[in-house]
Amino acid sequence: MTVQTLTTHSDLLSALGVEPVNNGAYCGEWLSTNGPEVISIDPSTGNEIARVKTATSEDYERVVSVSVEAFHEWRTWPAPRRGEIVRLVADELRKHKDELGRLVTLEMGKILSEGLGEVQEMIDMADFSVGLSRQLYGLSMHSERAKHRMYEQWHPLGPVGIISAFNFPVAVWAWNAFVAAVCGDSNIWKPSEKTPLTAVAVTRIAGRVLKENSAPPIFNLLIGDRHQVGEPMTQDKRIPLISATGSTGMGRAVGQTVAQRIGRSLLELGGNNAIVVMDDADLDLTLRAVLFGAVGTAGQRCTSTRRLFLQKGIAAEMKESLISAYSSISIGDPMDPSILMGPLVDQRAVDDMMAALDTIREQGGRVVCGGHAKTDRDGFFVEPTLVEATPDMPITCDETFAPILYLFEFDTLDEAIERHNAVPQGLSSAIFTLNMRSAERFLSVAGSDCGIANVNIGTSGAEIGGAFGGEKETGGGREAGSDSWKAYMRRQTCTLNYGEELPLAQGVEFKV
Ligand code: UN1
Repeated sequence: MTVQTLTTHSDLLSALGVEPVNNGAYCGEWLSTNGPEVISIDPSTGNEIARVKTATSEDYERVVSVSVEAFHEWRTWPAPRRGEIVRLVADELRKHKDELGRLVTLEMGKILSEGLGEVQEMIDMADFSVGLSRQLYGLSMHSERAKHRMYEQWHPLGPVGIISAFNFPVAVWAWNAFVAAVCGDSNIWKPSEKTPLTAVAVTRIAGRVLKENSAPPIFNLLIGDRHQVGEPMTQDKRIPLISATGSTGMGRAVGQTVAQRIGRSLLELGGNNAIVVMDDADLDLTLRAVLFGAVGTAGQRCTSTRRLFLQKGIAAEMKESLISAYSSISIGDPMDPSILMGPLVDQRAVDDMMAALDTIREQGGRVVCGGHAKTDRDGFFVEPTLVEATPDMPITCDETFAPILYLFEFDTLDEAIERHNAVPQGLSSAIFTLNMRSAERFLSVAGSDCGIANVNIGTSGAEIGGAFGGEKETGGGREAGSDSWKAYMRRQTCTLNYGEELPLAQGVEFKV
C-alpha cells in the first residue's frame, strides 16, 4: 500500500491490520479478551479511532505462562540467530514505516515527521540489537590461583515486563524489546491505554515474523489498566525485570512493588530538563534547539526542555527572539507537513496544563507568551507558553507534561549549574557556549547531575547508540544503546580449576 492510497483513517488501520474493535492480549495468538473496552481517540479531533477489549485475569495468566514457555525455548537459540529474527522484524518495520508513522501521529498527536522518526528509532534500535547479538561479551580475569581460569558470562534473564508511556508509544518498546530479544528474553508489553492501536499494529508485525520463522512467541502484549495488568506484572515473580517508563509517581509504585519481591526494575521517569545559555553562545543555534526542545512533541517528551537559564548579557535578546518565534509556531493537524505543533494527548493534559498555569501565576510567574487552550477548534490544542520565573517558585521543580518553558536569568556559570541541579529530576541537560572552559565545566564532575549532558545540542532527540536514562527521581535506569543490555541478562562468574590441587583464595589453609 502506498502513501497516496492511504487517504482515510480506515485505509491506514486496515493496512496495519487494526480492526474497529481489537483484542488486547497476544501470545502467539490473539486471545478473545472481554475486559472493559478502551477507546483510542484522535487527539487532533477528539474523535474515536478504534477500540480495544482489555485483558482479563485469565488472559493475563495465559500471556505470562506462554511467555515463560517461550523464554525456555528462545534462550537456547544462539544469540546471533536471535539477532537474525530481530533483523527480519526490522525489514518489516522498514516496509511499514510510513503507515506506522502515520498511526503514531493519528493516535498520539505528534507531527508526522516525529511519528516517522519514532518508527526510525525502532529500526535503528533493531539494527543496533542485531550487531549486539554478536557482542554480548563477558570479561575474563587472571585467577590468583595456579591452573585456574576465571571468566564471566551473561545468560538470559526471563520474561521482561515492558510498561510504556503514550508519548513514545512504539520506540520505547523497541528499546527494550529488541535488546531483550537478542539477550534471550521473551517480553510482555503493557502499552499506555491512550495509545493501544500502535501497540496492536506493532505486535501484529512482530508476531507474524516470529510465526513465519518458527520462533517462539517472545513479543507478547497485554492491554489493560494498572489493576488488570500493571500491578499483577510488578508483583509477578515469573517476570524478573520490569522496565517502566512514565511519571515519577508511577515509578515509585512500580519500584517499591518490584523491590518487595527482590525483582529488578529499570525506571525511566520524569524529567525537568534545562538548557543553560552563556553570553558567548551561538544564539541562532540556541534558538532552534530551544524551540525543538520545548515546543517539539508539544512538550510531551521526558526530555522536553522545561527550564531555560539565560546569562544576563543575552537574556533580553533571547527572550525577544523566543517570543517572536513562539508567536509564529504553526499549531494544527499533525499530519500536515507545514505544522510544527500538534495537540496534547487528551483533555486531561489540557486541564493539567491550565491548572499548572494558575499555580504559576499564584506563585508569581509571568506568562509572556501563550498560556491558553485553543478553544476555537476541536481536539486538545494549546498555545506554547513562555513564563518568566524565579527559582523560588515550587512549581518549577515539577514536571508539567506540556509546552511550558520557564525563563530564568543568571550571572555566573557556577550559579546556573547550582540552580540547574536544584530539582528532584535528573534526565537531560544542555549548555550553549562557544567557550571550551564553560562546556567542560558543565560536563565535569561538579557540573550537570543528569544522565544526559549536551553541548550546543538541545535536551531532547537523543540517538539510540547512547545509554538513555537519568538520575535522582528520574529513576537511574539505562535503556537503548551502549551497555544497557546488561540489565536484561544475568551475570555469572565462573572459576575453573584444571590442576590437581585445591588452593583456596586469599591463601586460606583448610587441610583435612
Ligand atoms: C521519552 O520521552 O520518554 O531523546 C523518550 C529523545 C527521544 C526519546 C524520548 N529519543 O527525546
